Amino acid sequence: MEIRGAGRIARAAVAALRDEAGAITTSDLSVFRNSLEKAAGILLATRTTAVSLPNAVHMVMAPLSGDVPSVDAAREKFFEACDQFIRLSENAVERIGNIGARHIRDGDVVMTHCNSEAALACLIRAHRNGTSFEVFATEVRPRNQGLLTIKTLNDAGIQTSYIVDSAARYFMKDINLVVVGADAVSVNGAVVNKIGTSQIALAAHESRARVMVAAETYKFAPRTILGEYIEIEEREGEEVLPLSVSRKLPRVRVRNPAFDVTPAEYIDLIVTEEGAIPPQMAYIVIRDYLGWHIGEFGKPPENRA
Ligand code: RUB
Repeated sequence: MEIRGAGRIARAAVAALRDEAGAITTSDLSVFRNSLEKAAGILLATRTTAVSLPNAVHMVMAPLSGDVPSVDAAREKFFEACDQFIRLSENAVERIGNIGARHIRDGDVVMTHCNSEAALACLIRAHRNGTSFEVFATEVRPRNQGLLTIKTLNDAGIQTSYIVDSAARYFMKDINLVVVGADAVSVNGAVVNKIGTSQIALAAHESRARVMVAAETYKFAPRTILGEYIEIEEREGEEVLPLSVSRKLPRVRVRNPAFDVTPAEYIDLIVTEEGAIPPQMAYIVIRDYLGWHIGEFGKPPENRA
């Protein structure tokens, strides 16, 4: 939880692997590969929901499985792949901001939930383009990521109301656009994001407000094609209720899922760096931009590595 947001998690993992590759002292190629695989395994276990993490790790590990004459050559290839991913990720957020901003109009009242750099990029770009709108940002219990969001919005000069999560439906009558990020996008267009997103999307659907998701292509989950589910991270109850209180309530179990799933029917648009798409086009992104095809599972994506 030191590093939050699926995009940052992916970049931090790749940067850590890059550091590890620089620190491994061996001239044996298989020892080099195994050490990196071990490090990758540790990183993959840190956050279970953000698909950006396994996608990023697969993208940078892919070149290592090809023919390389020496550890130095493998390291060079690996460094290139890591630098390329970090560049790709940063550019993706910027492009998403440019595309998403076009969907924010003068007079819009926007609700956002959690702290997504991709969603914020859309809002900040729209504001810089001169679009006049205001934002409602939720608190995001239990970790209060909303505090980060309101600070960024405030610093960018965007008029913002800060509300508790349970006030989302109350204010929905005033909202005409919801903008959120994603930790993962399933092949059926369902979006996994911070717990509470699906309630907000449901309230938006009920009140006919548009829902826009800002998500880089590396957040799309290839293995969902095979019916694999995206695991929802459930965090310690202590984040919600201090142990000093819960210890006195032996029949109470605190449940603390960190993410939820919003079905495609409640989403109008997913803005990726390759363009804005309806959620029903998620399969095309997995096939054309991540390079995964049915029948190829188990192999890392190649065309984007
Ligand atoms: C963060 C969260 C964000 C997405 C997208 O959860 O749910 O909405 O990760 O963020 P946590 P970004 O704080 O638990 O990591 O657009 O920055 O990738």
